[in-house]
Amino acid sequence: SIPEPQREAWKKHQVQGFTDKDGFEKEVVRHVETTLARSLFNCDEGAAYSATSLAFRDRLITEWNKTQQRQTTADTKRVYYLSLEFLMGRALDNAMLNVGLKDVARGGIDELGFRIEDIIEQEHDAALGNGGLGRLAACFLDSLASLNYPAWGYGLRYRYGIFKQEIINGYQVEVPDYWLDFNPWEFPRHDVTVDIQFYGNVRKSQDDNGKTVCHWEGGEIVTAVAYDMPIPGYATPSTNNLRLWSSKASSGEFDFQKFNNGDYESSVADQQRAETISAVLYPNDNLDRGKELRLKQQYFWVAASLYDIVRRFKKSKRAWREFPDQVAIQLNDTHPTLAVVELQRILVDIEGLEWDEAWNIVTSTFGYTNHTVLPEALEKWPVGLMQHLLPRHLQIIYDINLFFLQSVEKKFPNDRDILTSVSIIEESQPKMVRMAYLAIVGSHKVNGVAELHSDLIQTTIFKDFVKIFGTDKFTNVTNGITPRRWLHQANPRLSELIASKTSGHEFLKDLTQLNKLELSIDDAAFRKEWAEIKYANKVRLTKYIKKTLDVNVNPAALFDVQVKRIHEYKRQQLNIFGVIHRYLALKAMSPEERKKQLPRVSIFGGKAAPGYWMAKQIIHLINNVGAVVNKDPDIGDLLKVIYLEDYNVSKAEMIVPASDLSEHISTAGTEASGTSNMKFVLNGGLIIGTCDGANIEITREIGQENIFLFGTLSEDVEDLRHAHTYGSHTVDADLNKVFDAIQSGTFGEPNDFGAMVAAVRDHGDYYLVSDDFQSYIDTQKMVDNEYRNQDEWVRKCIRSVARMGFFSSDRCINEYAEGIWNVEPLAIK
Ligand code: C3B
Repeated sequence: SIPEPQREAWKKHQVQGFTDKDGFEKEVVRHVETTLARSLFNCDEGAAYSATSLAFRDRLITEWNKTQQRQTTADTKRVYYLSLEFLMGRALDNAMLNVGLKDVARGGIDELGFRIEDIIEQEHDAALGNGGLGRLAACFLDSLASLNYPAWGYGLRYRYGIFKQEIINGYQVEVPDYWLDFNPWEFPRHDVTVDIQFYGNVRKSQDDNGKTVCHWEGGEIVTAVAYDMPIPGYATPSTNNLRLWSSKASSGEFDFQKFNNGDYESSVADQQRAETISAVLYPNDNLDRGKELRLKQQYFWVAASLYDIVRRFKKSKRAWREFPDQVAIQLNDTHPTLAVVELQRILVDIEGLEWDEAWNIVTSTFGYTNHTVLPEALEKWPVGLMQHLLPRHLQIIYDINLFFLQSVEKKFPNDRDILTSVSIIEESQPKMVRMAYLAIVGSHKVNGVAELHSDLIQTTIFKDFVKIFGTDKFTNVTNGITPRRWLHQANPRLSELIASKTSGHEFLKDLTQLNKLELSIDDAAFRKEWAEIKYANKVRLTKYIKKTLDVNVNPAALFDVQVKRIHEYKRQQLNIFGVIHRYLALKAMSPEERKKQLPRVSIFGGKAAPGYWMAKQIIHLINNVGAVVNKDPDIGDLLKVIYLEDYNVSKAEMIVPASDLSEHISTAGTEASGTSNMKFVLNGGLIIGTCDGANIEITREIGQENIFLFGTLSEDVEDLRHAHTYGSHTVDADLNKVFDAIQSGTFGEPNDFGAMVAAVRDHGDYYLVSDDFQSYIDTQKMVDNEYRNQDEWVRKCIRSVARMGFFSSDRCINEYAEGIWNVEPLAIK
């Protein structure tokens, strides 16, 4: 409908992204001199980073526009990934590699007087997540774009991401992460806003046909503003969208009465209250804290996203029953579960559909991913709070529950127990809404994130739902990681070496091609180069440790790494007790005997939730052990204990490629999947781990001779816990020696660690540290022995990498697309 001359004029001036060094330099200089108002004479590394990012952003956004245009024209089904967390890390390096112009940029930046590595280092991580769940969402976005799926991410634009961790005197101190000073990757869409309602009350009326209609009225309005981040696919023009919502006072909210009465301050306070909603990411990982503001965040984000999705659907002028043919919405954990209720409300209250017709549409649209079985992480909201904040939604939840329980009763007549056990409303004091149950009832598929985990949810926490819905509703999609960031970007030399031994960089689009590496395993020159790359990565980390902690570590030592959120179930305490055991053993040796020992560096990193006292004690103990061990002249290079401050995505990109051995040692049955285990193996490191989460499938893929497994099996956990509490629980002599050392003050004030020791020795040892300690120590001895045979070790690493094809997030996204979303990639001509 656009007239031809107008089309021509636009076409003539269409932005063509740069393709060579000259074009790139021109864009950088233009941005330095105009966008940033600087010049050759005051362009520092920060400005060079900004201008480089803007040059790439311009390129991405033209592809972004074309991608959206293509999707709209094709009118195909879209996927919406709703996640409260997107742990994106840095964008520039990723953008350069995905569009295939890093070498062009390197040359250009060099000519302009900078080093590309320094420019990349200028970027502040986008850290809008806590850990695995948020990083998984980021890997999924990369795969969705790389595979050309029409997909959007929806999240919150927190002003403060996960806090920055400082270690002061061995203690964690939290510092706010204000990351939005200058973010070249986001596009504010001041024209894309949604008014979101809270509180108020529900009025009923009759329509012309005598049907009851509910009206949610009054209360407070907050406006959601969209901010878009382009997500470039690898080696494809597809560029998807991550839309993050920011809260601000609605223009109606700004109290002109107060303003005119001269009460300027309080009208500004109202404004700030509205902005609070998207101000801060809750820093809890695997823990639910039930704060009202969190529920507000959830509804704010869900309502804005659904409004946007429905608006887009309505443009197609299709009938409502076609909604699930056009829209798939994935709930990343229970955090977005209110979307189920909100869509039902839109369809029934606003669009006037009948309940059953609406409910059919809703349940065909949603899929729910469960990420944890830990009871303390399962979300529940007090009915009273829900009633106050979202009165109409609570009514709808009650109706959903009523109809659901009626159907259960039909299937299981006279079974009161099953009704109580599956009710969405928990009849406790106070009554609670069980969000996982609501998500199950409101979705057509429920998936766990690794085989063991998917089995466990069907046999434990959700077993009654399997009885009701059958096994078809439940499925497994084992997690994956993007090889672009976690191999090509983090470990460029290894990526090149692999490319030289397989079909070029094809493995980055089809990770199963790694299996070709096995053909080269007997090639000594190849193994040598492999080992050299690992060594160089270790040297890089060694320098970082020297610079940040002023500790000298020997890059030839075995680097033993455990980096992840600090949690009792992940058992950093088991690791540090093992380190203390090693230290005591070394101290007891004669100098001659010591000389025969294998040098090891134990590296820890990770944040504790600010309110998780025990996790903070674990950090403190690790640091205190480091302070003693690292300066003990008897020990020297034989053992160093390092705590890396402020572990985040960009640090992971440096740490993961430098690991010889990484620890994934959760109590069996507690770690749903784990994803860093995959990253470490993909970078040529071996694992010491328990039979938990994805470790089990990694073992199956790479072979049990290439992994160090130990410890209790998940089927034995319950009996052991029972025995600890009701039988006699004893702790073996080696672990007791460790406790004695702690309690005699070897590592500082013993009282600081009393609770940690008591948790194992006196209070039932819920995480089975005592049960697994001896096999952990024995397995670490095996590691020492096997590491001495470097040639065989390198072979194990290569073999493992070759067999890691399964763990690409591309495989994972294809499984979701086929088994849950029923969407297809959009072919690009
Ligand atoms: C995590 C789990 O703890 C990991 O095992 C899993 O690999 C990832 O999710 C991704 O599936 N998880 C998390 O980071 N935060 C939660 N609240 C629950 C689970």
